Amino acid sequence: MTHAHDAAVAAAQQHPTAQTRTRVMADHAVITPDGHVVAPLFGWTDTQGVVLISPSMGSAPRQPRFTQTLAHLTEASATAGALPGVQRFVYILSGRVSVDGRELGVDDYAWLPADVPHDLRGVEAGQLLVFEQPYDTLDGKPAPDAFFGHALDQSAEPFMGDEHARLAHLLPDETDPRFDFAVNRFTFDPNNPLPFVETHHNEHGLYLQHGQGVYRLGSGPTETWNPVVAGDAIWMAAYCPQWFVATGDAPATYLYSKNVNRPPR
Ligand code: UGY
Ligand code: MN
Repeated sequence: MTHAHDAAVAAAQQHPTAQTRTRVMADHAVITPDGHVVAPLFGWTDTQGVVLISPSMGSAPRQPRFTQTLAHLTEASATAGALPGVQRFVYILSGRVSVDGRELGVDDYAWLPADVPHDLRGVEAGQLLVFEQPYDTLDGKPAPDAFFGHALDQSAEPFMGDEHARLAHLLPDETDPRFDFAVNRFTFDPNNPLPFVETHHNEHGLYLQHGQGVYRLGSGPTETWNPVVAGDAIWMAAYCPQWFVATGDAPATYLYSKNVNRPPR
């Protein structure tokens, strides 16, 4: 056997030929790291990354109305803002950044209003999860100021009374209707499910931060059951039936976005 042959066999064992858990359907998608194609990120300096979810994923009217990006941060990374009219939410998965001079580390996050330039720079290499969505003003009122927080400081409440499924709101969208975008952090103890199959007008972008589980998505002939692990991303369109159960022996935690406080669109 040649060395090249041995290398090919080893590669195939690592990534069995033509196999992936990634799937892109009309009303949902699962994007797994084995398929990531890393490229320079538009609007960033010295930063590569992967646009996990974007409007390009679907077709109107059932297409993502936001982007969800995994940025591979370096110490030279920098960005001054999203596109005009677009709000940004940045979550530090690893590494450190500074935003307008304020240093943020793991599990810190920033919500940055549209059309207000910011100075985000890499301090230590790592990974950022970035959501971007056009901001819809509420009755012409000005948008909130930038908002910063640490995910583990936000109270995680039992979901519908279940202490084994705990939900933390990272933004004050429940008390301040000027926020049209929520990002929540949901933690499930092993073997605990979402209490029912949800179907709702909001869409979600999801990133599994820790643990593993199974996500049931869609309905009828295009219903899928997806084993998911940390690092996987999911898009759920409006009205995509959805259910999750945590598996394994450690809690599963996911971050997810949701359009809120505005009429269905
Ligand atoms: O907020 C939500 O709709 C949340 N319970 N959905 C989900 O976890 N898939
Ligand atoms: Mn939901």
